[in-house]
Amino acid sequence: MHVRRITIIASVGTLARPQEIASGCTKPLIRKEWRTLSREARLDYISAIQCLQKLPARGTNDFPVISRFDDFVATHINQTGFVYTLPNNVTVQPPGIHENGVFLPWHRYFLALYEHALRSECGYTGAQPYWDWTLDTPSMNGSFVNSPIFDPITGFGGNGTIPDANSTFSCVSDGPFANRTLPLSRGIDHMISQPHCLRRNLAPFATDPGLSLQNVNRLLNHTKYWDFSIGMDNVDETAEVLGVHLAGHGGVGGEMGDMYTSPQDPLFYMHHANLDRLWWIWQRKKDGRVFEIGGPRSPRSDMGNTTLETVLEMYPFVGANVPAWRAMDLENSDGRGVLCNTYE
Ligand SMILES: [Cu+2]
Repeated sequence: MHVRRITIIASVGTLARPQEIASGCTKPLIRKEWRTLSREARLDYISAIQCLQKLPARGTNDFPVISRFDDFVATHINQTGFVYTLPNNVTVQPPGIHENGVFLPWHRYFLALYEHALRSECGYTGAQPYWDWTLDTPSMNGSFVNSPIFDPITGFGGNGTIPDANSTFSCVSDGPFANRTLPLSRGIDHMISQPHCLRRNLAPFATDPGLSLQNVNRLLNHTKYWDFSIGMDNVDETAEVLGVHLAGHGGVGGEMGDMYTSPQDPLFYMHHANLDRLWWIWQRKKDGRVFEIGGPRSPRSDMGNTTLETVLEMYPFVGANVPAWRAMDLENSDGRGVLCNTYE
């Protein structure tokens, strides 16, 4: 069951060179909150995802992927990295993309590549939307389980239900992704093929106060990049509540509760767009923050600090590898970056 972690672009010769998203940025794509989109715009976005789920994968030589959508999942799994134990019992974990300094730029770039695929390969003309879950918390008179994000027609479908007495999993049984078979396994064997349903297990208790505006505001008050990043990613030490990243993943549960395979639920991208938006807000709060970076390269071993030159690895299937600084300025104001977005 051991899966190689591919660190070189071995098969790039057989593939078109991954394109960069933007050279220069004069008309940024405007990302909007899900419920501000027209019904038509919401349906367009969902159709584009379904299109990506039907296009053939490019990563089939290396991963048990079927669709283009799965290429992104496999890239996230592979980059998260596997913990393994050496013969002398020393545990090794590759630096990965979570609980370290590249968490924010890596996911920003990954999200933009996904948005780019929806547009360039599936004819989608809109921007990646985001899910502002603070609107679904009690302090905003919202309800997590009744969020319009879970609407079966103009949303992503609802909670999972246990399909039969023999099953221990909750499969999403309504909405646009209800009958889709996911190819990549959950749990310890992440990169092996294990077809299963889209699982969700809503846990509203994990989202309050985790996803509350109060928690968001506390996060935005951090003055150092690394404190902001780890506070969002994991647990905010000062607040002693779940960071918004974990609260969103845990609140949806199922696929989303898995650190490796969570992009198998399309809600991953809606959640991460909102996290990305919070970083964008934080970056704009003070001059000089756009290119502020830091934090350990690896959460568990001493591999030094994350820098502007730390490479965001995407492999050939989803995009070109770039140094972190090229994916940190969302609006690409100096034209040297690879992105071209803004939030409304
Ligand atoms: Cu991730």
